[in-house]
Amino acid sequence: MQKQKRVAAIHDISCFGRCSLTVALPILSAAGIDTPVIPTAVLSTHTGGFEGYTYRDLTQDILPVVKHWQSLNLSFDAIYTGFLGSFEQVELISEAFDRLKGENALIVVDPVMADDGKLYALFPPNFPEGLRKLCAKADVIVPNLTEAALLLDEPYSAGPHTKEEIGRILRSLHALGPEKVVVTGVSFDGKQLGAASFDAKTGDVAYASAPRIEPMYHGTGDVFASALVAALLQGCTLAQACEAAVRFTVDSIARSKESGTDNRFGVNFEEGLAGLRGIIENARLG
Ligand code: PXL
Repeated sequence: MQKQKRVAAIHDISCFGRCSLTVALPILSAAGIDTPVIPTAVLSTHTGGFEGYTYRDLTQDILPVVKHWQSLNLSFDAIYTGFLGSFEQVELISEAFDRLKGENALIVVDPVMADDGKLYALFPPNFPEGLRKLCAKADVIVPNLTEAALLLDEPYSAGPHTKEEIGRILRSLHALGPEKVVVTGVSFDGKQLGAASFDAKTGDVAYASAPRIEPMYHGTGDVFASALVAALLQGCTLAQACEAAVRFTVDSIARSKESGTDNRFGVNFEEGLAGLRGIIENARLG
């Protein structure tokens, strides 16, 4: 049997609303991956559409956790970061990469900071600059189109896009440092929606998509990125991992749409967890 993979997941805990750690932990676990966590903050809900949420910043706890893990000589196959609780955490997470990376941990940065052309209200205007530095240290980054524009310091365009434009964005993001780039929320015709990927190691550009479902559901970026990390660790190429992650995410959205769930509540990925390994295996075998 193959040695069990281990991913350190560094995100906030939004107690209600299915995103960040409450999504990453079950998805990676269901894919058979040991998933130790570092919570960056604890909120009563995510910040997308809820008023009056609580916010406990855990900036001071991050390095003590990292240093304790170091003292235990733990090794990781990947370090996967998402929503960070403060600008100060960018520097700390960068240090956490240096301390925990070891020989060959894959560094995956989801530069969670914006959607729909807007930086989340919680973040200061220099946040993109901080995340740009973190992305430079990553092997894989997973921005949406808004985050891609902020990382590249370019105006945001909602699309639909041409393949040439998406190809240019992928290559510009690669030029920031990461070998592998995935951009989410990409549409070429307004009807299909999905992810575009570029692997500079192979030169492959690929697209994975499915029919667009309205409205936009919260937490889907985290569902997608978590499934992508799971698939990469279980042997998929970047393009295969995108296929698997799109399938898993879209099935989750479709279940929530069918049951009429409030789009702020996140998506029903739970009922897809038993099938996740099958989806990854199918993608891997082409
Ligand atoms: O899904 C991204 C995310 C994660 N964590 C918190 C958020 C959001 C998006 O709004 O508010 C706290």
